[in-house]
Amino acid sequence: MSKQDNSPSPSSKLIAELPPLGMQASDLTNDFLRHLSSTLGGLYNSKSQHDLYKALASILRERLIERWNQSQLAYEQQGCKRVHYLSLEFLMGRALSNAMLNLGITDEVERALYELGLRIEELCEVEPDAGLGNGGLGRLAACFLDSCATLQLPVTGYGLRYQYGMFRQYIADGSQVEAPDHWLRDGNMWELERMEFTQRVQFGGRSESYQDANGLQRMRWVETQDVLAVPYDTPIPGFQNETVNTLRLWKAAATEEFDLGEFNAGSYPEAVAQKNAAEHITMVLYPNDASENGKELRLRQQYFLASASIKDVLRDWEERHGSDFSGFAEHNCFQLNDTHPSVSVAELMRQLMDDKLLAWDEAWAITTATMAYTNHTLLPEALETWPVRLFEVLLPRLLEIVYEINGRFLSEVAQHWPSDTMRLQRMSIIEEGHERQIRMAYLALVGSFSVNGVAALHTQLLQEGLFSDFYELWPEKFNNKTNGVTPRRWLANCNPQLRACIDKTIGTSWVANLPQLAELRPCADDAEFRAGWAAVKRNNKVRLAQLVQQDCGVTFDPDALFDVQVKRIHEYKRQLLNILHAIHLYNRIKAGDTENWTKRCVLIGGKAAPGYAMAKRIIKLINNVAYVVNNDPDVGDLLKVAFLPNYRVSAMEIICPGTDLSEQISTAGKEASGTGNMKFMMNGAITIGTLDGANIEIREEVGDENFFLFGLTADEVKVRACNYDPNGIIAADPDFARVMEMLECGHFSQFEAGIFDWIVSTIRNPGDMWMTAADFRSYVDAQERVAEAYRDQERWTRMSILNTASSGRFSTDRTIGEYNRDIWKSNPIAPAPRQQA
Ligand code: 26Q
Repeated sequence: MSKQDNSPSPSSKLIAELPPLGMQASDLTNDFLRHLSSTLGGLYNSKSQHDLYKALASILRERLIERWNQSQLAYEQQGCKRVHYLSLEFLMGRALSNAMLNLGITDEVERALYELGLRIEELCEVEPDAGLGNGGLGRLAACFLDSCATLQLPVTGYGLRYQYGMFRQYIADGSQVEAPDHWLRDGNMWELERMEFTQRVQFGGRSESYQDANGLQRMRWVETQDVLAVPYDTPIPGFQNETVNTLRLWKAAATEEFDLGEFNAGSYPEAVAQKNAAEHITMVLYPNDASENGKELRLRQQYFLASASIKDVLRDWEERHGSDFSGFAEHNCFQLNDTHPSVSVAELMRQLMDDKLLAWDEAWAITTATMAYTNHTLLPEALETWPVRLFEVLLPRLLEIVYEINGRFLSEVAQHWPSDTMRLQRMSIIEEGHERQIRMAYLALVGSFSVNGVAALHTQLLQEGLFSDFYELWPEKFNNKTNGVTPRRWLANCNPQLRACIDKTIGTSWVANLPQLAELRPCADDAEFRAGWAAVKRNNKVRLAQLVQQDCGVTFDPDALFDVQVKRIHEYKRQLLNILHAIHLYNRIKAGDTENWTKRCVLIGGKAAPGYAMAKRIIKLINNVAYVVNNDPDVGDLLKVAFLPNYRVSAMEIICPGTDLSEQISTAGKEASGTGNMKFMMNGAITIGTLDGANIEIREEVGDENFFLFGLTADEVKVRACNYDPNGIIAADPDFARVMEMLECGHFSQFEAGIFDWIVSTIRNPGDMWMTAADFRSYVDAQERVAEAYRDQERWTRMSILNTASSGRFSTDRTIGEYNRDIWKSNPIAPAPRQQA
């Protein structure tokens, strides 16, 4: 294939000469009214909130698109190195207020709307969350996109356009009920369909060899059932820098053959059913945050993303370089967000060899110079595997390639460790056994030039444990990239009052340079500054209390300590330990042990995977404890407990600014990093936590005196597992014994006898992997130190300021800077300045 003509078309030249859209309030008012009356039709007065939202989104969208064109043009012209972030999840949340902030027109929009008698906040509420992710991993991808655009790096996010995102959670009789999240029902203002870049993805069929025109043996994949991948692009604006990057999400659609062939064959209903099956691929996000193994549809999703995205990248390459792939690796990098897209390793090999006619060695050199893998879990049971049998049927050509990769890899291992058959078995990409499995993490490890963990401890534990054989073989591949969060959404946008307070003191440039927050440190000693800081926190607590009142029907007193744990419900995250502490406080109140009491409001929120029975039972326990505590007149406002239903990105934007105490209490060695911990810290909450994940680095930054540490270390957990005696621990601790007695006597299950027996026996089980009992005393003591610290409000506020001031390291700007420096090695590119209006 020859190089194509890439000179701009006549219309694109004319477009480039259009005057830029105005950014003043008057321009915005005009454009807003124009959209309302013409684009959306009808008269302004008859418009619903939803139409007003659409009009506002429209004026932002057109301004984003202007900058989008310029940015993409600059990337093309510079021939820079492109990065492709492959992820099954992008947990974007809402886009509207983020677009205003990053375009730098929040104040002007506010003025424009004020003139029309409208309020931004009300219109923002209309937008549904884009909930295309489970939790940390998906939200990390979203924060990364924000930072890549802010750093002006040519990074594209590739994912799936699920019609149903993360389920909506309701609570009925204290238990989780799931409802579908049809987030696209009223349309999506932020996406553009790009039909012209549709790709075809193959499934099924068989692989055959043939001789090409030059007499060479080649392989091809034939008799496949194909599905179309239609891309939808979302603009990703950088922070006030004119750059707009792309998130490209694929939607599955049936090919035309369905319409022609199958339909004419006479079996109309069956043909419609098959068409449906094709489109099912992107119907729904899997709501598990630990792998649910073996589901065919999930493998279809993974391959669909991998194949469509790689085809898109190769198409773009060929348009600019023709069929010469010699410079490809120098100009491209794929970052794999966990193993979910790791079939990409084999798929890139397949496309390079079967479609682009490269030899194995050339293709392998390109693959292993472009693929990079990020691991997000330490739980061995969460490592993804796929039955060989499933690959055989669904992806036969890919299986051949995986076998070949494995064969060559194992001979390298055998050379390194002659006659170490145990090691060969341990390291093989194929796990032998009753049902042979493909170990996706090993495929990613073998096919990538970089492997990273997401916090210092996590990376260290990967090297010493899960991946130690691979670390021994290729130590140079391993590196750490401690997670972060974007300070645009997670401080500037969600906490406008704290933002104003910081701006007034150290100026505004911290938003794109978070370590500058350190300049706030001296202010911790300034009584006037503290008073202002405390007033902001209190206002944010009032706002959070309103949410809790509305969604839980529980009254939180803004002067009480707001003690918050929001995250996916998981045994290793130990929401159970939190609720045991709440029961302990309840017992103290009932026993009259309330001298020097600190009023406390405990808020817990999070979704359980629908198939995770224990997690669901823990939700039930939290709700039952809340019911008993909140309705006991002896308790009054000394203690409140609430479970917040349907935890999501937009809820966290209200929760983290209003939190005093951040619960990060996982069993040490189990939480890869955590990112909620960083959002809370940035907003001036103080952490109670174990030495796990990024907690360790948070404590290092803020200092031990501003962090409530408790619990066993990861090493101690490992040692203790061998002789763990929870029953002994309970018997020796009267407070703990009393808590267990309350659970065992049915105090929280009055009309539901025995429902918590399972939880009780888990806590008492010497095989309890999460060691809840081991950390109970240490946790309760730490909570007592928290209560004491909170009684001294000046001290607490000082700690709060120091937490925000020390959070500079946890910006994804730092994280992405490191990814780019160590892995991607791309360069920032600024779009050409546009002519002035
Ligand atoms: C896999 C196969 C089939 C179905 C679902 C899955 C699946 C989906 C999502 C497995 C895992 C996830 C998500 C994992 C996750 O969110 N991990 C978290 O990643 C964060 C970002 O690095 C870390 O901060 C957290 O510590 C980690 O738990």
